[in-house]
Amino acid sequence: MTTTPEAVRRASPRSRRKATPPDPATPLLPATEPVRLLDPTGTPLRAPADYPEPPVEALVEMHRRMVVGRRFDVQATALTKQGRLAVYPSSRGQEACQVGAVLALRDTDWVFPTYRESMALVSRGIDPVEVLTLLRGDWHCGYDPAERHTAPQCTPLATQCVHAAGLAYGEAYQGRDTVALAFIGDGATSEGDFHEGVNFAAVFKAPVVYFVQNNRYAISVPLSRQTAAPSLAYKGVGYGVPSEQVDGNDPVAVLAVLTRAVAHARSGKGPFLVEAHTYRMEAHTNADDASRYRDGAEVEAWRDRDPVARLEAYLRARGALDDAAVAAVAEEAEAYAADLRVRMNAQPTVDPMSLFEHVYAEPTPQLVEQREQVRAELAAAQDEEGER
Ligand SMILES: Cc1ncc(C[n+]2csc(CCOP(=O)(O)OP(=O)(O)O)c2C)c(N)n1
Ligand SMILES: [Mg+2]
Repeated sequence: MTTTPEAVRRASPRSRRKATPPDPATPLLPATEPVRLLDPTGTPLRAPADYPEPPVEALVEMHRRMVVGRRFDVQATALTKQGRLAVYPSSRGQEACQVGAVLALRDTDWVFPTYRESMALVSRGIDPVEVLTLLRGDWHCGYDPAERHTAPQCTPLATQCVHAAGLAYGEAYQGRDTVALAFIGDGATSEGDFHEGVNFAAVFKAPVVYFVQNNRYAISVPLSRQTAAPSLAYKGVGYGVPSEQVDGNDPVAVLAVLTRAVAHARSGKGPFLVEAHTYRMEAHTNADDASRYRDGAEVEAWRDRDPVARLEAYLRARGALDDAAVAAVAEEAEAYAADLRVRMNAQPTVDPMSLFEHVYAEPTPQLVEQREQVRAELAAAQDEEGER
């Protein structure tokens, strides 16, 4: 049986939904303080009614993925020093956000990541070698986005915000209850595409969660030069999008807030915006010297809010983790890193001609000219090799 777009439209209750005028009573404003369920030592605080604490099994799994994710991040940074990776933007310190976003979603939901989200992608179960293919410079994307429901990591700032709106709208139009989560940095919320994406999603009730990781810097530009608003979560309000802010280094709060945001989007109420207050512990990338624009005392203050130690302390106090469980997770993380090291040290074979594929559906005359030039140069080099 073939399904025409018209048949899909007729069958879909969502697509027939009439535009409803916004309800002025809808609460849009974020709480004045970021939502927090654990203090920095891991001591639980009273959970607000809207954000019940996630089940303990989910938090144990979150801890495991955060430990493995951090070890992956350290390994990827080391690979840049060995010349095996061209560049790596670390997300050390942002583990609660990286893993919390993945755990709040179903496998069939879509993730729209930036260059910063390698940890989230490995946490989604994508092979780390495939994740690092882009950053090694071998190919545009190392995994199959359609199969993994994960868009390629986006380097042009904020363009993923409109992609997520389009995909989410399309999914709802076809009667599926898929949610799209778009990661975005604090700096990138100044880009037009962020505003266009959020506005489109709001007007067309596209099920998107815009997840702003406010790590205080856009390369060297501090937050104070990025916005005068009390919180980046206020940027949703002007578009009619309910928004919330959360302590991004509190794993329990991050998972609780994102779970609610995803449920909101899935229920057909349109997008939700979350700002997580966190901190980039490393430089922007291995090509950046962060000591030129921020001082060590600031970094040290954030070390005390480490999300991995915070969750571990809480789960130990609850009796959900003990020494043996912590050691087993550490061992798993080491094995993961060792396997990544070995596989990243194998020399990949890449066909230089593949550079010209998938750029346009129909290659432009300039591209054809460049392709033929490279083909001729490669043939000449091969002839030279043969003569030697
Ligand atoms: C459209 C566009 N403009 C500029 C850049 C250069 N650039 C790359 S990363 C970056 C900073 C982004 O900061 P933020 O959004 O806070 O994300 P973070 O790197 O902190 O995760 C800039 C300006 C770019 N990639 N794309
Ligand atoms: Mg930033």
